Amino acid sequence: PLVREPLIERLEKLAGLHWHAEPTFPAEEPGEMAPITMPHDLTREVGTRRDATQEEVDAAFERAAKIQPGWDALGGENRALLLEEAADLFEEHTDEFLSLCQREAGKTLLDGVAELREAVDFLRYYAMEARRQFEHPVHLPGPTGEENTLRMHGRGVFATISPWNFPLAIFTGMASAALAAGNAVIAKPAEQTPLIAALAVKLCHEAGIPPEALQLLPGAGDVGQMITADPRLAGVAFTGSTETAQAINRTLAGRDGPIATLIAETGGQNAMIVDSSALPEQVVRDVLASAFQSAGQRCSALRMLYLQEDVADEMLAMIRGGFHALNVGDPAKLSTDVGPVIDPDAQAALERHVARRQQNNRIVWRLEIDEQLAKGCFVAPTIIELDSIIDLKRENFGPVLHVARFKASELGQVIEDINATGYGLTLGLHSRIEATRRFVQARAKVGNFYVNRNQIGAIVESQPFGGEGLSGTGPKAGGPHYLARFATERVTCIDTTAAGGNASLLA
Ligand code: UN1
Repeated sequence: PLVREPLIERLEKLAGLHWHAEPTFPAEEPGEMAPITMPHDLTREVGTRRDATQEEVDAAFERAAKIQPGWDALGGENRALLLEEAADLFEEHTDEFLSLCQREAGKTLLDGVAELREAVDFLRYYAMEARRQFEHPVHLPGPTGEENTLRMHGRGVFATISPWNFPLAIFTGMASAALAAGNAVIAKPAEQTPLIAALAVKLCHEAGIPPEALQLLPGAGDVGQMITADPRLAGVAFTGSTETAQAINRTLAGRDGPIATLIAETGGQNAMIVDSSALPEQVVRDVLASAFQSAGQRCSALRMLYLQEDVADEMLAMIRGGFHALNVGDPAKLSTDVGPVIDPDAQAALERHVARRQQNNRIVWRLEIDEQLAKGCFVAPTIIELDSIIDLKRENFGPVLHVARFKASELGQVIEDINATGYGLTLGLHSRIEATRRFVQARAKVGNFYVNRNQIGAIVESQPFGGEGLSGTGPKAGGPHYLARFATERVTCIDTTAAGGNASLLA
């Protein structure tokens, strides 16, 4: 508390500030500013957003294309220095970021801290990778008298289209990766959270990243469509829903222009399997964190818990005990475990899902939430019993956990059912039997497999993150192969036995 209180006071002072998100290069005649309301209290505004116009998208591409060769020629070391300077500035502006994470995105204080740390980690990690992969050419073997070298370059103008659930970390992660690899970046943040993005971009410019190399274009899906339809675009890094990734893929495929790269990190239908050897206290802690932290609004979050029949009643009783102790409320309060969901649409979709299950006579537990929370987009944390993950048709992006029971002999079938969803993002296992771990590991088609711990909060560099199938294209964010997808490789082959002349084309 001694450390925390001054921070809270500073955050409270910042609460009065009003923020704006406009395109990096605003038009001569700016259009209408749309209000951005706070997810936990829709009667309060945190700032305004003006959507980019088609003219601004065009102008952004022109500027980006002009600066990109120079930005690429700076080399990995120089770009790394600028990204590291941005990381330092992000840390200096912790208060503003935490305040915006709460007020614009409804994040709890602890989630806000994690968000900022992850953004800083991405900046420093991709800076390091830029040095490793983009500063020096790689000399390749060949016959005597031949010199073969491979160099990595930016592909050109890259777009990043980022989600509201990690409005700072993923926004910064995708943009800094594209920059580190030598691309000029056109960044479109989620329409719900452009203010956090605007602060991040402002600090990147203060750090010395040229404004033309990182341009912000706020807006909704129509702005994303204008950007992805542009034939000057060399690639897109997208995080969000599977359906939007598929739509972007179609738009890119329909253009006459360079064949664009798509790097997509999308949804999940994530399960956890708990067998009778698991430690119940650990299971309770990890289930609650995986399903309800961040109000379940993580693509990594636990949606479907499989409990081995022999221990299911006991485990469920304990999980419900912990579940009833969750505090739902104002994200600015330190005591809050579960904040609001992002907006009324998200809230309504989750309520419809719960109501349908109730109609189907499923056993449903819901927390009571305070009437005062009616001003915000709160969804009462919910646990629903089901037979199988097959009963879930879509991703339910919020604080709703489903539970099913299985017999020991059915473990193989459970994994087949999980694979059959087509998603492949995270999977949790609680078991102290090594053979079980190996069995699941060998069969599960998922990007991130977590054993005897929670299944959220992948750490940059230690746990590169991303899925397969309907969950995304790879490569993993925060991993050693990520930057290569933003780059193009150029190989030079010189016959060093040929006699050199003195005349030069450049003379
Ligand atoms: C997302 O929610 O869009 O491991 C992906 C985690 C986070 C998930 C980010 N890296 O929980």
